[in-house]
Amino acid sequence: MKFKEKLKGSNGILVLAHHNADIDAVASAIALYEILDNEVSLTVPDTVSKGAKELADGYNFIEKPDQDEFETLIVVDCPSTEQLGSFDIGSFEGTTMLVDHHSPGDLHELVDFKYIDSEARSTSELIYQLFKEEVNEKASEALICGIVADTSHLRFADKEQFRYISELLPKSGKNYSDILSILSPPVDRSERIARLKAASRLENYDIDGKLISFSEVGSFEAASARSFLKVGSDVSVVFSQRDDEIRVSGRCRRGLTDIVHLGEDVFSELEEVLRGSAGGHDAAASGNGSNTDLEEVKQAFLERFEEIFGAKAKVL
Ligand SMILES: [Mn+2]
Repeated sequence: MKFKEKLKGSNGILVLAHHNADIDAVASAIALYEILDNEVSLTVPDTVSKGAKELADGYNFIEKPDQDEFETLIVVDCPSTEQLGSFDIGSFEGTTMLVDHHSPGDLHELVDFKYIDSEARSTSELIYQLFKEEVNEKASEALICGIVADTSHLRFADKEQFRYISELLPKSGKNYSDILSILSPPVDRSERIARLKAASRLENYDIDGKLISFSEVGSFEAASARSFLKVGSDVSVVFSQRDDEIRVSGRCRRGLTDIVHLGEDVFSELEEVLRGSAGGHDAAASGNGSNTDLEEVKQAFLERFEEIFGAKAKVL
């Protein structure tokens, strides 16, 4: 396979993961580092994400390397140059390569060699396909982490992913529970306190049978909003009022996203009230603005949900 031979034959490889690298990106980078015998360095445009810190522990992701010192630059888990910060792939003089499972972006056109499959659930499984024979203990452990993380703890996994896991697990020398503890490190005390405070301030409403929860907290509004879906809310919106700013984070249960797109139908619609910007995905959205009148903002959110669900809110 040309891609693999090219990589194995290169002296001086720089593996680059995307901005705020997630577990799949970090796992793919680490696996390449562990598998390849040639000189491999790891880097990210800024830092690895909070969730990937535990996995990245012990590996040196060099800060701002001089890209010209390398012969090969391989990007993992990233479709577009936009997510690569100040790295300039276009001006790189050596060989550029990409392993990715996202829908095509500009990077897919730009690189010299690519191994891409947008049907794959993770970049980690693509690394495994490439280096099935070569994976060692450390690489296996990382790749399992990447596959499990990108399938939302196997909820979106299919027979291929279960097969990869069953092949990799014995090679990793780990139990599945060891993998899960790498993926879900203990939550910081400060975050747990914020979540508990937010829980103590919950205001719950029933709108046409949907359970809507509001709360407020000084920080960790997104983590708090997420935690209320686990408790039982269909939609949760958590406000954080600061000196001259208000921040809002919302989460919506999957299954309700057929009826409401939280980012477009709710948050974007309330930019004016927030006097700032807001938007997001169907199940997760956020906003911030200069309207520090919390009651006014809260009321606007409640009325928007009443409009969408076509009923008056009942206090629970
Ligand atoms: Mn990925």
